[in-house]
Amino acid sequence: MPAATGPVAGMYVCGITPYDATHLGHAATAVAFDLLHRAWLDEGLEVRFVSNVTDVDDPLLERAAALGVDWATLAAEQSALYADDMTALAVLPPQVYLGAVEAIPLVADAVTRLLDRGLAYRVPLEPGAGGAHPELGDVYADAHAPEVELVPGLDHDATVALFAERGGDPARPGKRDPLDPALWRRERPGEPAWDAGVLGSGRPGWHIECTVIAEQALGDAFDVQGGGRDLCFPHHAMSTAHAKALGGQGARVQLHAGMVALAGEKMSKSLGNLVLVSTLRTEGVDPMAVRLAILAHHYSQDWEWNDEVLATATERLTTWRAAVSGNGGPDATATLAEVRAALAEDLEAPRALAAVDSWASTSLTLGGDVEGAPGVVARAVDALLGIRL
Ligand code: 5CA
Ligand code: ZN
Repeated sequence: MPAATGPVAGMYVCGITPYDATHLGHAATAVAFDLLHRAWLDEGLEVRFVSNVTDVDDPLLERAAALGVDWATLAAEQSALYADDMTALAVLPPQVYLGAVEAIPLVADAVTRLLDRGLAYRVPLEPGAGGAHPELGDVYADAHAPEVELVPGLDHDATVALFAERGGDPARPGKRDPLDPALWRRERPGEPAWDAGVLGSGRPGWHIECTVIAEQALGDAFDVQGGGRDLCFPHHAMSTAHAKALGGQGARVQLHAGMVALAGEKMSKSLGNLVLVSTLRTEGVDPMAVRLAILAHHYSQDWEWNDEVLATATERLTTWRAAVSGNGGPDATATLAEVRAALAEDLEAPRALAAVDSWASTSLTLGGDVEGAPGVVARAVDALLGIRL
């Protein structure tokens, strides 16, 4: 597990774009970083956990238009649902939680600084764009900055294709390089826009949003930036490049959770192949079983959600609850040490679950006479794994 560099561990985890909340992929990524949060707390560190919500961006606006609803209402509803789901899944809340809209003054300031330093440039608008100031272009970052690493194993064309697949606009006329990402998108008819001084009215680009929120809350260098593996490129590569262009360092370590799939395909809002946490909750599934289903997989692994994964987790939860229900039980000292060791070893949750399984099985078959041992296990499972028995 990544070591923190000081007594205060700083972690930034990329949050949702709230047009459909919360599928099992979002939940798994949130739980992965919650495990790190809990392991750091158990080490005695103070943790400063920061997250965002991308509450204005193209996919949100497109979904709102398709549904015929107000984009801000959709974002607020889905953000609230996400918060409820996180509470149900016992994900410790961030100390700082900021939306893209709230971060607009920070973004505007950062983009202006990048323009002043010659690390960003304006791209002329198409006719009809730009409101009262059509002469002020969109602003793009110069991705030729040496900090931008292309994806290992991908050639230039494949990288450009990946950039396009993940929200980039390589074919936009007037850019210096197809991979340059937008920092500030000027006002367009029918799109929300905010005034931003010399930049002209518009809205933030995606990567700079996370750069500035992290910098504001965690300073110019911090321990971990996290998210799902789909964010490696371009999002985390670009947001770190922006941080460096602004004179900081960004995250010392980038950590990515594996992708959760359904029937062989990555679960994603754009494909619509979603299992929502809220649906499971409505169906009466215990959120602790959902969390246990997630923890049965190492965070870095890709895995597939299915009924069997949930059934196994539900059975495990029932077994654990039965095992901790008595006053006495088998000694839990070694179990607790093994759970801690497993988590210290790159957050090996499946190994931690196996240790608790083993204690529970002994407890239920042989019993034990150590007074208070079940309570020790229950509290350890709660504190370290976020499972309330
Ligand atoms: N708002 C941006 C990040 S700044 C965003 O990517 N939003 S999201 O709603 O698409 O994803 C929210 C988080 O869930 C991200 O960390 C993303 O990497 C993660 N995620 C999305 N789909 C999956 C999946 N199928 N499996 C695991 N994690 C996923
Ligand atoms: Zn992000």
